[in-house]
Amino acid sequence: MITAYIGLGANLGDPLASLRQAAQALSATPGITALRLSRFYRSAPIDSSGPDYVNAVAEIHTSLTATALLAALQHIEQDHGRLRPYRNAPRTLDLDLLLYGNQAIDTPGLTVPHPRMHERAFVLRPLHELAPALQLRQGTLPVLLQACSDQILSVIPAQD
Ligand code: PH2
Ligand code: MG
Ligand code: MG
Repeated sequence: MITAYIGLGANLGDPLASLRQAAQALSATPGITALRLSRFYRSAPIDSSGPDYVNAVAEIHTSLTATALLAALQHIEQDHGRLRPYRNAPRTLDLDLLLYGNQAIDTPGLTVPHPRMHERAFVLRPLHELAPALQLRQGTLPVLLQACSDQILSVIPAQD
């Protein structure tokens, strides 16, 4: 079993509902167990446009290969009507494979660790909530969070 981390994001449609449904769909995927979901965070788009994003991170245990896991994520994105008109376009659902165990993967379709996660508070804060002691190549989560403290995030209160 591999411990993997998935970044969830959306800024079109009903982002909160999409993220909740995506977490359900991940839990229901064969080969994925023990899903733990962070709180939901709202933030302005970074290198992107449109309404504010809602983001979260999920920790999973998985028997899927990284390639099979990526395919499962893309399948769930498609189910939520994800279009890809241009890079970083606003989206109904984005599921990014952030970390797959401690493996480094660099293939045309998949780069792990996610190449920009270390500079994005909307990834680092929910990740820190789930795994405070985790370290990236670039440093510890508190040190990396300090470096992007200009990125404003607000916690969305739990509703049930
Ligand atoms: N995702 C992007 C680009 N910019 N900004 C925020 N706040 N949240 C995101 O999830 C996000 C982004 C590309 O995937
Ligand atoms: Mg993304
Ligand atoms: Mg993506």
